[in-house]
Amino acid sequence: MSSGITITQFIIEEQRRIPGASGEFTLLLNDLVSATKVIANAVNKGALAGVLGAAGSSNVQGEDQKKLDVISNDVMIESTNWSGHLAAMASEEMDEILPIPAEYPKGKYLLLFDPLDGSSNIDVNISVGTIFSILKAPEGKSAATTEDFLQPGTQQVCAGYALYGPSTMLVITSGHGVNGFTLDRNVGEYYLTHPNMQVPDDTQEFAINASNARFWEAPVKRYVDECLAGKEGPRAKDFNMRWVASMVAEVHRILTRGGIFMYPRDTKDPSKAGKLRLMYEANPMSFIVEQAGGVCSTGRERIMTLPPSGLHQRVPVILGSKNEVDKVVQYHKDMD
Ligand code: P6P
Repeated sequence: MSSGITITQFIIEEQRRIPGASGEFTLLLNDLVSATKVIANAVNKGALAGVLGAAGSSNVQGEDQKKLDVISNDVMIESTNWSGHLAAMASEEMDEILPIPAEYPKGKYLLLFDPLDGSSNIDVNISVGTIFSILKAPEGKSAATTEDFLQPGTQQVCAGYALYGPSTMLVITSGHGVNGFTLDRNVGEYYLTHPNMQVPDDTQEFAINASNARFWEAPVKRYVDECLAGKEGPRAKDFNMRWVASMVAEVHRILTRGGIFMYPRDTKDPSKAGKLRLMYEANPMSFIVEQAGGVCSTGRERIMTLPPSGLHQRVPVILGSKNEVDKVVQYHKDMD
């Protein structure tokens, strides 16, 4: 009895539609699929496997690492560094890029990832995820450099996330729409359950960390105040608010039923342009959301066209249902 199309079958059938495809991309994607299954298993075991709690170390962001941050980072490295498809990789958890060890063949892709996004939720059993982005490495180089990674989001060949929630899902795009797969733990395989995901143009649900309200810029404050004013206000409709503190969970909700997610620039720390990182959070999520018909902006520019200035660069993020994100962008134009 078939449970439908497996992710392996889906990826191979996608490859057949690309003239001259070598199959290297397919094999890399399958390495990432395996990595998410291993991470899902560790996350799912939680306290039973002794993987909760702090690792006793901090990352380049100055954030205290959870044990599962370190475990997930190691899994992503060990699942992909040997197979000969990568020139190098970069992670939220590592200061510098990670070259491929000399004993392994190098490939033509660059991998960037946040191995366990939202990990502050892990000890309280709230959904977390893995985010990844794949770029092409420049040809004819013996070794990749950090500068090789600093490509705008429009250069991504693939982006995806795994969501470790009530069910484990993998959502990916390679520029031909967005497809979601659900892990059948009994079989150990992902099955296509959410083909051609689309973000509704309209929504009545916004997501923002409202504890930062006093630090927001005027356009964001205006937008949120109007949502809070509901039926009696200028929007003439009531809104709902969500904040999971896990970008993967927020984006997945928006892909599933619409919404707008905002982590805007604020004055809380003027040295930071926002909280979220461009290369392995904002860009991959923007690729996915745009491929599903949504819009992704800093409030002033399309995120995917930003020229990166650093591996761990932070940017403001406003993404989701087109008509809502367009409204926030318009408020920035009107009020700047
Ligand atoms: P705050 C998780 O740390 C993260 O990078 C995103 O996944 C999430 O949307 C955001 O930060 C949460 O930030 O300030 O609400 O804890």
